[in-house]
Amino acid sequence: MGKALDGVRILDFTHVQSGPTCTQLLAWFGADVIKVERAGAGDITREQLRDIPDVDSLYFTMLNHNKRSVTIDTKHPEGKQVLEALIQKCDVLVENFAPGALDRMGFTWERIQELNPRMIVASVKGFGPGPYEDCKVYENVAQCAGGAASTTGFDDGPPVVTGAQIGDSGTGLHLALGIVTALYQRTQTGRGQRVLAAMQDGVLNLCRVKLRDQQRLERTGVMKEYPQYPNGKFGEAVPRAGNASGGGQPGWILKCKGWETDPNAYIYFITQAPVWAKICNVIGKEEWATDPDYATPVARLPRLKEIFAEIERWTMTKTKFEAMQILNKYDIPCGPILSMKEIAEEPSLRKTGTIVEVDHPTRGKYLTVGNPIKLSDSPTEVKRSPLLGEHTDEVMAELGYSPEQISALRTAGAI
Ligand code: CAO
Repeated sequence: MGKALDGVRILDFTHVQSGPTCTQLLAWFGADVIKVERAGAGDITREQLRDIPDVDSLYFTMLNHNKRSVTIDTKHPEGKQVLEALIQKCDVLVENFAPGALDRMGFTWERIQELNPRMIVASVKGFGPGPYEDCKVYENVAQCAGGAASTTGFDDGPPVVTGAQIGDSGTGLHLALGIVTALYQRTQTGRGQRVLAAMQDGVLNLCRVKLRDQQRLERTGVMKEYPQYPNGKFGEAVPRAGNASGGGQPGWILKCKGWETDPNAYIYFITQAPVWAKICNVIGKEEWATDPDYATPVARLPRLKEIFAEIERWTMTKTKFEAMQILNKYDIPCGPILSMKEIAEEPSLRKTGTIVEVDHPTRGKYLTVGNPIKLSDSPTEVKRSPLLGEHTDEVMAELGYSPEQISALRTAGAI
């Protein structure tokens, strides 16, 4: 079966996490992704957080599946010529270097246009144009500058970053959408264009509901679904909301049986209005279904703490999976707090290809997260990440270089 992006060639000049997540997705959709790395070194993540000496790290392998790796010194005059040949052959150049690095290498937008006017040049940067545009940025900087950290955590504690890599992988997703959109527009215009996804913007896009709340707060001075209501104080900015739901149906994380020893024996419980009577029945508080102090969502808002404490008395008598089973029978929205161990061992995620076991020549078998986006006509087959420079000769031959020329370039240190 063909793949959605068959025939699309990507010059993958990305490193670390944000850019590689983007090009990995494109590769899973069938694009030919040629990752350009420096000989002898490669993407810095190959050696970061290694669990096996001298073997590509899980950090690298889990972000670079289905790609080919070529080594080119793009600051070497002859290496630059190889890169130029690649630019002429590819549809998209994706990069996430520090601001200005591509220009310093001599590959400005104007130069790339001269070489290939159909080329799409897609970049991740930490910030868009403005006071911080020249800054280098990593994940947590983006989480802080994009509004996530100030709104995550508990009211009485400091700002907190989240384990979900919304700055890196989140921005990679945004960039991938920009690239396929530009490819689509190119079918009409015949022209390439620049695509920019700034990490601050990507994080803010994912924190959209918090900017909503900022404006609600400014208008009304209070947000009744936040844990600060009714007894705490609201300041000028959206406060940290603990585990409160970001939507219109109040929720909280509650202890389940075994919480004393298992750090993940918890469940997220949503007191969705349409199933309120069922919730009252399940927890044995039938009278709350008709009591005017509890019967409506508005009446419940100042009593959420007390309500969740009562529900927790019930959840603490069940394991998180028992509670899930019972609550789902009544369509009460809830979710167990799953540990990474439980997720790794979950058979249904293996079955759908969301968790995949991959074999690697030097590492052996390891688990990875497969493609979370499933296309019925373009199924994903996860292939191991390339060794450094594994495909240099193959790609150089495709560019028209003879074995003698390849060997001369290697001797000169250009590849
Ligand atoms: N041949 C020759 N030189 C190469 C090369 C190659 N194949 N590949 C990269 N280089 C050079 C670059 O040209 C650059 O040189 P100059 O500094 O002389 O211009 C140099 O390697 C280092 O690139 P860098 O500045 O991007 O790398 P860094 O490790 O110092 O910074 C990072 C890393 C991530 C902070 C920075 O790239 C960045 O801010 N990127 C944009 C935001 C981003 O994506 N952050 C997410 C990081 S985690 O996913």
